[in-house]
Amino acid sequence: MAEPYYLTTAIHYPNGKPHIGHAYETIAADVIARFQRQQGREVRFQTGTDEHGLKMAQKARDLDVTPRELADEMSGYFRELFDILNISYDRFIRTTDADHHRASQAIWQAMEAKGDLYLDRYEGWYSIRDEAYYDEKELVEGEGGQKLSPQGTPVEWTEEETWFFRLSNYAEPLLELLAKPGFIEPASRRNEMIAFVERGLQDLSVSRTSFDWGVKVPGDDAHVMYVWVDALTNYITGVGYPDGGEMWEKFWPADLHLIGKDIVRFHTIYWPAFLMSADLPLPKKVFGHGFLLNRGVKESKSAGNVTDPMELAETFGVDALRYFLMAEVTFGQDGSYSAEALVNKVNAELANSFGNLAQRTLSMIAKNMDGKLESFSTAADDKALLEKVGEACAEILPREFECLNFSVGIEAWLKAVYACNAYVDEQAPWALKKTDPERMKAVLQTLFIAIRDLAIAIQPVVPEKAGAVLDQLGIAGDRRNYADLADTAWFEGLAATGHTIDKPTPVFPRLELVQEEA
Ligand code: ME8
Repeated sequence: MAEPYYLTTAIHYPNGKPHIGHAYETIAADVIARFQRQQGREVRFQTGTDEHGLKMAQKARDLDVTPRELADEMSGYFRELFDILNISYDRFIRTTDADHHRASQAIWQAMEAKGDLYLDRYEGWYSIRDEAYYDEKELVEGEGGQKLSPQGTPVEWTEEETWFFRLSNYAEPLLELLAKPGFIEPASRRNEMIAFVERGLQDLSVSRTSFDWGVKVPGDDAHVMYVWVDALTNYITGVGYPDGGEMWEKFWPADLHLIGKDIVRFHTIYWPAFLMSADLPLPKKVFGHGFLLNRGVKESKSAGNVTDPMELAETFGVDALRYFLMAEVTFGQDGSYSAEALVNKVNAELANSFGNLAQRTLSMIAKNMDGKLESFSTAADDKALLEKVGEACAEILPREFECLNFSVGIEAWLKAVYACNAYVDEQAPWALKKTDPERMKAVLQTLFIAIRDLAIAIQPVVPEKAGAVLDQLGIAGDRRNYADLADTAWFEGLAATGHTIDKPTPVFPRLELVQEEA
């Protein structure tokens, strides 16, 4: 039985078009989903849009449309982007979906039944941009003495009657949870959360009356739920809460909530507390990835440096973008990107190294061996190469990807690619063609085996391109998992079927820097 694996991204605010940070998080999640599937697990992968709240309501008002119209239009762009980026999600959830309203009301009722909700008056600071309440002592001073949230966003004084959640009751179990190794990763984000709880937890205002764009509070129609209550609930809506059933049994608790570092508090304090209150199991891991910066600078409309990820994918190709982001950025830390860096890295590592290796090898097999594979015996050099490639592809890369160390896994993979290229130069099959044609065949076919291993291993990162290489090699669609790397008889099997290699077309073209970027 395949072990189930449930992962989620944050759901994105569709108050504007998606930016590069949204693309980054979702690509990383897709790499994880594909990796786990390729490990033989039954994966459920959810992403979507977070459509309620004051931020959406205000933006819609500014644009003179209804929040629903704004959500429909912008959510469409997210979905389109994720389809272009080849994101293999199982559900794209929208918090305006009917089943989500039902799930949000159900968890509310469970928290109420526990005695954790009470009506009172809220007075305090609220940041619309963060959709977050802040204590006075958390605020920082901006230019001209303006009060700002710790994230640097404007806050406004809010007074209204709201429902409160007894967060203060959960300090002890939360501290126990936060201390659990592996619950928050990277571990560097843990201390800040522990400190937040240790400073003393205030009860949390969880409803609003000053606007009505949200999920109605059951039994109190004047209130809509605080947007984060409904947003976090998306993770359980998507697997069948509150009805339960097969999907719920299989996939909850989630294996991984993948989110950015700015929303770790919501996921490791508020969300577990809501779940504890509703007597539901807690997610196994919350990973807070870093932020993506444009040449080291945060993108913003005012800085005029906002990148459209759709445009990037169109200009450079989806797999080039995916590879760059996963190989370049140490996962968990902030990373920087620019068109030059992308073009340089992808040309050096994919086009000139892996792409060229596959193209040269398959062309030589097509030309010098009539494209026919045949059984051969390996020499010591061949064995050494295959061992090195096998170790990188079947051991190091999967081990590192399992821990979400993508750039480390890719680096090991790239070293194996370089080893293949060094082997081509040393063995010089073009010279062997005249001096020792049998040896030439052994060399080319050793490379054939290595390329298959390399293509299988890197599929989660560059699914389309690696798939195209595997198609050229003639590897069946159901023989492309990590477990297939352990099968030593596959090559003989393929050769015995009389499979032939056609003259290949290059899979990884060299990229050119577009004019205005140069
Ligand atoms: O926070 N680089 O939505 P959001 C990397 N709706 N990641 C970034 C980023 C950047 N420059 N900017 C944002 C929300 N992100 C809520 C989440 S979940 C129940 C509700 C990440 O559209 C950010 O950290 O502002 C978050 O994980 C995701 O993109 C969506 O951000």
